[in-house]
Amino acid sequence: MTHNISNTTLNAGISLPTYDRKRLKAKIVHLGFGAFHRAHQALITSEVLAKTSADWGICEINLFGGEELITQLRAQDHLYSVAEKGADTTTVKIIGSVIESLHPTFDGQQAVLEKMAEEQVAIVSMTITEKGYCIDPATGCLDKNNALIKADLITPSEPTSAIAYIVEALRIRRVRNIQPFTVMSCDNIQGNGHVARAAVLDFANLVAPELANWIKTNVTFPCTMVDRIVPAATAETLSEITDLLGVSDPCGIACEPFIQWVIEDNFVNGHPDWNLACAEFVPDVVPFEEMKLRMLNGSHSFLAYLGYLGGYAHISDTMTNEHYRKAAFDMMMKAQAPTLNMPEGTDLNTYAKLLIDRYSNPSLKHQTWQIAMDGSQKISQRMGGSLRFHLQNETDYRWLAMGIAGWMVYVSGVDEKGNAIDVRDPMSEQFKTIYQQHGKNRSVVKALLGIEAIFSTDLIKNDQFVDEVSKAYELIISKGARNAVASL
Ligand code: NAI
Ligand code: CS2
Repeated sequence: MTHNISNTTLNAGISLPTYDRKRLKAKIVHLGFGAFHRAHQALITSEVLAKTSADWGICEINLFGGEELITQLRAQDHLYSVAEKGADTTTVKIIGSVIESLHPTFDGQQAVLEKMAEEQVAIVSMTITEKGYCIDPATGCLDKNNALIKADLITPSEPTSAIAYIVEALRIRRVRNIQPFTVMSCDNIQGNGHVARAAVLDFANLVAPELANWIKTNVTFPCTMVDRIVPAATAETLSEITDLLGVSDPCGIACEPFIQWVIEDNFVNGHPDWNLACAEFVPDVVPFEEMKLRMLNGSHSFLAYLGYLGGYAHISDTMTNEHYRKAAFDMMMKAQAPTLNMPEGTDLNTYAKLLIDRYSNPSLKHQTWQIAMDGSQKISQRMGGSLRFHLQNETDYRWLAMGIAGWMVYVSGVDEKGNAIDVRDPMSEQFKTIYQQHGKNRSVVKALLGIEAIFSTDLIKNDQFVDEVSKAYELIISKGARNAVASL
């Protein structure tokens, strides 16, 4: 097969993986061939393959969108590149762990299910974004009113949601007497394995309670903490990759050099020795997930909303403003770190400093708009737990109140200059309706806090909290986001 990426076409110094890809079998089916997976799990797996004689290959599946990417991937024998961009230097790697791909749009649902049911498949992993779990963000339980779930409950053997695909594939395996696979979430969700398990079991219980019992006994859902900043590819990053490679790679992706993966060691059917690359297997991932979600993702969301409103297109741009830098660091150390319960020896101050350095990487153009997306699915887990901690302990949470107020102004859909904001969120219609009723007035704060799926029922009952968020909201509206951040 001839394609762009080969040892003869690549620039000197860049080469194909040296391991024999023919030995690989699709033992991992991955749902969500997006930016992140390419630069994280697939890359780490490729590094393990280079060090061992293991046969763990990956079959990539995009359930929603990404058809073109799958077509392009196939056209280059499933090889693609990752450019790790530091402040001064860039390293390019060619990834060889991906060997197959499917898309329900052109291969059909049944081909996807048959792949997931194949005997050698030991792991189904996922990076399907927070909304892909079809849960109520406040409770972590399956949202039975979710449009995909409603359709899948009617025809479970013709699934659309990732959750229904997993349940149907496990049903087929059980009927065929094939051992189950491990379900491994790699999304930014607190207790991602627990949430995946709850969603799968809730769905299975509704369609076949007996199957649900079998899943409960036979399938594991390890939690994982994943970390690497991987902005969406742009024409600019792809052109840079072309220059670095010597050939174009439409599947190429740029990311930061930092990488971390902490995995709960709980697999029913084996796993690659990811620890031979950078991963760490531990008995309990939850404290690490909490640390990352609150300190990194919490401050990221804060910077995304207040940064976007303040006229900053990228996270690295916000870091050029000393007030944003300080507010992000203080948020991590004063609002988030005190709420964590970390294993002895964890140095949160060093962690926070490293995060500020990572955010400042000028080579990484991570759009505030991208991180601001899907806030309804993100803010409760990035800020909600810490808020409740502070309200209970009567400690200072002003950065969290400002972050939530920033989100509220952002979802109004209009920026400080009166320009429209392209608010991408499964609840964007609800936000529109609320803003039509209240406008950018104090009363909108209570109306937004009243969305139970995001904030549950307790926060709105706390007058002091409602007042704090309302004050922050009014400050952003009257003085602008930059001044509001400086006031912290
Ligand atoms: P992306 O937009 O490049 O890819 C999203 C993927 O999710 C696509 O493959 C798409 O097919 C799939 N998807 C979207 N909606 C879905 C649904 N309802 N059901 C099933 N699949 C669905 O995004 P990216 O950057 O790959 O991030 C994906 C997730 O990975 C994030 O939401 C986050 O949870 C996690 N992550 C991302 C990091 C990053 O820096 N990009 C870092 C750490 C974690
Ligand atoms: C970001 C994350 O898009 C977002 O919401 O906060 O994707 C972030 O880049 C990663 O979690 C870093 O590991």
